[in-house]
Amino acid sequence: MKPGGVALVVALVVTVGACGGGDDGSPTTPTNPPPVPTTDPDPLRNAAAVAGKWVGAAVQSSLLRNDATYAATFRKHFDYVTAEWEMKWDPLQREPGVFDFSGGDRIVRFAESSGMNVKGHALLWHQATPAWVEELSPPELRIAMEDHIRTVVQHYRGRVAVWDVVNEAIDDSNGGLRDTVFLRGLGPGYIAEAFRLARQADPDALLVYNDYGGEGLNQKSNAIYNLVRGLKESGVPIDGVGLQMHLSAAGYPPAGQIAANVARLADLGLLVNISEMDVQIRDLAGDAASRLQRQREVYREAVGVCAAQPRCDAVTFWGFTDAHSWIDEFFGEDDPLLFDEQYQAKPAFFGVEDAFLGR
Ligand code: 9MR
Repeated sequence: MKPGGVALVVALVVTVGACGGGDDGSPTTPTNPPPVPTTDPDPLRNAAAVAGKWVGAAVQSSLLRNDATYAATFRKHFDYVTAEWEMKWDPLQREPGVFDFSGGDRIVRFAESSGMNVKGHALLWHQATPAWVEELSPPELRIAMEDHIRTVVQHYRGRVAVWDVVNEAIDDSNGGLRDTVFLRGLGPGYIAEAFRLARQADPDALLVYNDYGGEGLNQKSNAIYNLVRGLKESGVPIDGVGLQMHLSAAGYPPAGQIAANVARLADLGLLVNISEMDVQIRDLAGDAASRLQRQREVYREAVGVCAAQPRCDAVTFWGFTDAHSWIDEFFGEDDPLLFDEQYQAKPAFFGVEDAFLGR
């Protein structure tokens, strides 16, 4: 190929990338300006690849479709995606037996057109479960659980690499199992059943238990450890554990504790992933610049634990731009993510990059 040909190909690739695409991979009309300024930093996924990790974020299909800058920033920096809510039970099956895969399908098509892997989140969770499930008798509940897991996992078979099978099943106060519709109706065996059903529905997907508050060494992380060790020892098909890592820079577990916790899970033969990371800074003292620097350090420490652990396979952030974070809604205005509201990389971004590059 002539040098001019190379330049043309490069220009085309850059143009297509800059215009983004429909969330189903189809081109969008190029009415938006190039969404990612050329001064942007190198793709974060390149740094993650140096560490041998996938780097992901939770997204919403409407934003991928309607906000070209959101879509282009996400596509540039990440190679792994989780639906922030569209693959939970309630949006997928609001009425019994009536499945709506439209939101999840859009995210999966976006991922496929961008060369990303997909994590399905989450098959069983006490939240985002439709009201009708709460009203079922135990035998009906078992049938509904089987039907939901089979239908959803088979629908995405071969397209979703990893499933969060059970989410947040441990109680916060006593370390026992959380009092949920699933525990009440089916007993503690529901967790093992869910993993077995998921494995049958897609033998190639990695199956994960996901929870929060068990990042360091404490009652919750001990309970998570005991739960997954028991599952492993009983031959239940579990492949990994997700540590959500919703942190506050004003107080969070020391990196040494996180490393020890990850190591003991890895020693069970499990993969570990950081599954929903964000770092709140509104409770920090100091000016904005110093708070952002502190946030950078927290990201570097926690992601550094994963970077240094061969069995930690991925880091997912719960969103990527401060323009869209659940933290604002639930706790109040904050800036917990890697990009600011104008999609400029924050110090936090570079803390993560440093962690992946071992700096
Ligand atoms: O961030 C998610 C928010 O947009 C949804 O309204 C909510 C209910 O579906 O779930 C939030 O995500 C949660 C995740 O699924 C599990 N861990 C805690 C997350 C924050 O609440």
